[in-house]
Amino acid sequence: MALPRTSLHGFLAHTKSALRNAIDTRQKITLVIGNESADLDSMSCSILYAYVRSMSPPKNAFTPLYVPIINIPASDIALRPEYLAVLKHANIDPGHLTTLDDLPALSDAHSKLVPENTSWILVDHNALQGHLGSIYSERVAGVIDHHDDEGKVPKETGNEPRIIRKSGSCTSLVTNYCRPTWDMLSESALSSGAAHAQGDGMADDDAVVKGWDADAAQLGLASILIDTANLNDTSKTTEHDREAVGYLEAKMMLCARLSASFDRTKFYNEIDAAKRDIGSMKLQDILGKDYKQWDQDGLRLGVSSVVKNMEFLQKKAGDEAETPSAGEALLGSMARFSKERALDVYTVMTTSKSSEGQFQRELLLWAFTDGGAAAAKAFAHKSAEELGLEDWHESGGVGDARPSDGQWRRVWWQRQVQHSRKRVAPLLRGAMAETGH
Ligand SMILES: [Mn+2]
Repeated sequence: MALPRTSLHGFLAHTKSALRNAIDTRQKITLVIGNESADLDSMSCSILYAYVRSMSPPKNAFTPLYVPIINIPASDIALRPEYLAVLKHANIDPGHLTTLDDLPALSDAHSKLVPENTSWILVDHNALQGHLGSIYSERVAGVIDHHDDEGKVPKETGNEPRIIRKSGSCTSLVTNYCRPTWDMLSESALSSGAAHAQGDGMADDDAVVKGWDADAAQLGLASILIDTANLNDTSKTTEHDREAVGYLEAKMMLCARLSASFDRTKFYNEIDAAKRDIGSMKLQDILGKDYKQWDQDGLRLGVSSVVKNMEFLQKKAGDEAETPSAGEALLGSMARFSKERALDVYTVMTTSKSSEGQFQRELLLWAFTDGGAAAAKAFAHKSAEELGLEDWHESGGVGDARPSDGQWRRVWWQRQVQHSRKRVAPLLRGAMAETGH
């Protein structure tokens, strides 16, 4: 049975307890999960998809309820200040988010959340990675994503979508997919409210539904605006993004409480500032907060995206280690991060603005094993031109120190700044596939 129309707040509280109940009583359940970097995009598109879908599930759905899962432990939410900024606007209590902590421990997963009892919808990625992938990848039933297709989701997905196309934000694709259902839900909620309320009551019901819609619209808007720099980044923004923003903004404007005061640019600036506010975080947390990992042809790759430059990271490392040799402190910290994850290849991609306000990227590539080094060299050779790689020289920095024997490391400016991890990671994985075994 479809869930009655409710607020995001109520929906998330309900799904969290429904998952617990499904695990306790060995019931079937459908999960909607974003990628393990758990950025704003992954968070909002899993929630939006699950929210709209649960109130109007397709006929023959695996289960009528869709539970959105944030692909990190609950404690990692604190490492994402932008979450808190957005959740406040969407009237969501962070404690109501369902995270990896709500799933059974790996050792119990086969018995407590039996794969056959689950159906998984992937949003903002198209291959289930890591431990979850090793247990549940056969149970993936649908996907909406904007990364390169890894060919892991079946071609035929029946009731569920199989949409993989280029867009600035995956939330745009989810919004546009859910739009007809969402409109139908809002209209029927408004008309049924009108049917059994009179006078003032009718106006109140109307405002409540529009307020719920505006909460969800802000959740979606925040991600699309962050992923497209308020629709201004022409290398990322697509028609899907503009269409979704137009739709969500219109939903917001229907809400009397917000329509007068909402300013899209102000909203974007607020979320963007929250996202960059990582000064008080520990270096290991900064490296881990937007991190993705792949196993490819016997090699393991990890890629951290960081919203500050190498200079910031070096200073942070130097302060934490209380040493003037900031570059070495940073390398030590990165080596520890890589060792804990048994990486063959580790990459750190930074984004920042120059003193003249120019958007810039740096790329650090470090191989720890022979296989990793072969792949890293092949990548450097093959992708230097496409990515505009230019040696990075800042004295006393990570570019100076020589790597240990058997290791290989380079630090570059990446002058072709339009290429994010979405492009760099497939290039690295391609090199690993060529040189690995
Ligand atoms: Mn995304």
